[in-house]
Amino acid sequence: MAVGIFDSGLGGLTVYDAVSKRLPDVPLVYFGDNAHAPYGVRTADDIYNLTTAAVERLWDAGCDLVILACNTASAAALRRMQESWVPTDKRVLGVFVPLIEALTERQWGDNSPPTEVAVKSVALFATPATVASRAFQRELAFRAIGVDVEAQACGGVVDAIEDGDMILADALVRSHVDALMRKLPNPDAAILGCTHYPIMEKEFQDALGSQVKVFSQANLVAESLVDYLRRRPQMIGAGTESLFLTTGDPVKVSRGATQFLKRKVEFQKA
Ligand code: DGN
Repeated sequence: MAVGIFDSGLGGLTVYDAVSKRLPDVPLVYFGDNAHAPYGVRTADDIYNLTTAAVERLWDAGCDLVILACNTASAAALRRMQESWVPTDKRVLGVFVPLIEALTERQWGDNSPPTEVAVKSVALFATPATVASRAFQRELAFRAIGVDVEAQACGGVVDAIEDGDMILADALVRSHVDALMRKLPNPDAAILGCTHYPIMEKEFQDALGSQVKVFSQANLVAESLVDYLRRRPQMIGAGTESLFLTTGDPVKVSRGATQFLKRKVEFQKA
């Protein structure tokens, strides 16, 4: 059995990369819905329909466990999917909880009542749809009290990264950080709430300044998955082959992914 990793485009490859380094013996299937990316400007219903179709494709590929390595899909669709759609023999996990647990210094799965935490002010950077959903604030409120969250909808960054235009992506990151800092000048921490952004982590950190602790998802999600599978070894299959599927043009997506990950990646048509 393989683990499925889903994103609207290339961003989830940051999660794929971190997972494959920590779990080199677990087969992974990556699904990029590049034909419909970006999700960040779509309606919640639209994101739900696209995400459920992608997860079904990963189930067909033998992945009983699927990670939505996309904050936009996690925000708009995960709760609804878990409540009324995912059958009991399958699992779909999102990317918010590992990050919020790290931010609030909680152990995996600690659902005790919210408490005061060391971090008092947080800058959240995410897509417009994720910011509009307020899903981060909701997950944080389950675990922490008294934290001031200021969110910045980072329009354009995902498109620039998908297009490989890193000069534009860098300029957009700086202007979004400037806009955020005008609202919240000295945050204790920053959350990169989009799986595309780890590729720009250095640019975010430079623009924010070294005094701001930046929480980025790829490694945190991978660590949390290691923990999850340690408790459920029956969900791990044999083999090390990874498969990369896309709804977009495999040649174009492979070129973009190779540039994104800085190693050769070959996508097939989903
Ligand atoms: N990587 C996706 C996320 O984490 O939200 C980007 C979503 C999009 O398509 N804009």
